[in-house]
Amino acid sequence: MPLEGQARIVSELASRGYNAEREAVTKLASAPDPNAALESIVETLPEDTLVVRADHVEAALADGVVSTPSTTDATDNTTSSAPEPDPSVSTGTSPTHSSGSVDRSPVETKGSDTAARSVDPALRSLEITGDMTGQSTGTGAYEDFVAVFRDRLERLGSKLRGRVNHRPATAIEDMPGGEEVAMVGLVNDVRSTASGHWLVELEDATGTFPWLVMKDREYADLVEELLCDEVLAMEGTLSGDSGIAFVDAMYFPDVPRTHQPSTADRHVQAALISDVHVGSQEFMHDAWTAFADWLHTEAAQHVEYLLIAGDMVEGVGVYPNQDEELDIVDIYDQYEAFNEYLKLVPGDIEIVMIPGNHDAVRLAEPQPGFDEELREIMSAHDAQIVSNPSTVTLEGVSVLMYHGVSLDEVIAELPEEKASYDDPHKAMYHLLKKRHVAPQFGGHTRLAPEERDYLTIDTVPDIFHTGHVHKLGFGKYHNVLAINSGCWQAQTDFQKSVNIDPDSGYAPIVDLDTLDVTVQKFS
Ligand code: D5M
Ligand code: FE
Ligand code: ZN
Repeated sequence: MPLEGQARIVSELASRGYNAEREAVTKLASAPDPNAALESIVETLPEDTLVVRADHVEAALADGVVSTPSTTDATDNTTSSAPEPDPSVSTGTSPTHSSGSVDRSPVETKGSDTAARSVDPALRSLEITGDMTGQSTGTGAYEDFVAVFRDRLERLGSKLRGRVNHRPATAIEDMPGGEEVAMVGLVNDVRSTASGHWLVELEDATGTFPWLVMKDREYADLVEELLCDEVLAMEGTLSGDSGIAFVDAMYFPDVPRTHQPSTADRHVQAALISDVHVGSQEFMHDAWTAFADWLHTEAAQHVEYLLIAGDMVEGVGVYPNQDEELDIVDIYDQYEAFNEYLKLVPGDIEIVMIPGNHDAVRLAEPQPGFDEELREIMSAHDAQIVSNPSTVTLEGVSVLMYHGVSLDEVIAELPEEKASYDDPHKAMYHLLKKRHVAPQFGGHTRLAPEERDYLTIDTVPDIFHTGHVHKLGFGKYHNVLAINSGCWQAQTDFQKSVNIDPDSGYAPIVDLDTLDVTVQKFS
């Protein structure tokens, strides 16, 4: 049965409200008359069925409702109709290989695609941490800002306090001139002086203290990476009047260079995507369908997890004049449509999703997971719906998922060679170094103060997954795999006007046993 037959079965089941396991689709497709088989199966399904499972088909087979052919046709089409991987897609520093060359996956054979996918749910594990849905306490009051900064300084500062002999800001003022000093604080202000040096004001719970970075010191280069409100430590020498300190060293919370990521115990893969933008006139229906079809093929048999890092739908009123480019104008209809697209994904793939800035949840970060009404609409696939950011651990491999709005800010504020839209993963490296997904208050990224700072990166993840900038890029920072997924939306008028050339219709696939990345292209 050619691939297109499988795709047709999936969409036929979807149109009747059913999701399907890949194995179920394969079994149905190999029936002598798949259409008749589908019709009879549907009639035998229990009423509350959401997902058509292989055992439903098997039961029907055993009952003689559907018969399988004694010989199965060779399925040459499996390879020919699968979208061609694009080996040229490598915007990261890790090697990109095409699907055929993934070391551990069996070479795609011309065998029958009735070969069952060996999905054993018992081998899977999926754990969520840091989901703040339902935990929001913030009211936007002044005390909340004090609390969130205290918490940030406490937790990120603890990664620095053992490395320097630090003193509180007010104690430094009282020390004799010429002494060696160190401080752990939040960046309050960065200014250049008339003579081209840099003045960095650090703040802690007691007050602020000014630190001078001389332009010819090796640390001067790091000043241009600083964002307001990030936590760091400075070490230096007090001036004669103790009014200022000259910086000798700067320390970031950072990821230890020796960090050893965890890997899965078996060959299993996760597809990391984002920015689907259903409801936009530019949503790429064909690319998404090709992706979903591919997930049903043998080439994708090891893909058991799908992570979606925000912007499920285009939303309404996100940007000025956005309504002129909407295909679906009602936000609930957009989620209904998104749910239909989710149904095309094999029912035996575990899905985790977080919201983005186009989604119908509060814009300020951390963003809680979708409310009950939207969860109900998106329920066909039984996806795990969690906050932005959240960490999901798949068979021991932790993935920090964050939509990525702060990347716009990192890219705007840092010099081109340190962070650019063409290398979004390098912008992500800075967030890892700062151990915070969105340090800056009062800028482009809207933040909601909470009792606790949910945006710190307390534990080093094995994978850091973001989206938002609609560019594909990946690479490793101190052994952490950073992946910014592309999008499923073609270039919008706005993007054209500012020269953003999106990477649309790509799915990066990660081998959880090696953290190698393969990119599949569907457009
Ligand atoms: O944004 C996708 C990317 O494009 C992200 O880098 C922001 C940028 N973008 C898109 N539209 C606008 C407008 N109207 N103003 C400013 N920046 C924009 P996403 O939010 O995922 O669509
Ligand atoms: Fe987006
Ligand atoms: Zn976005």
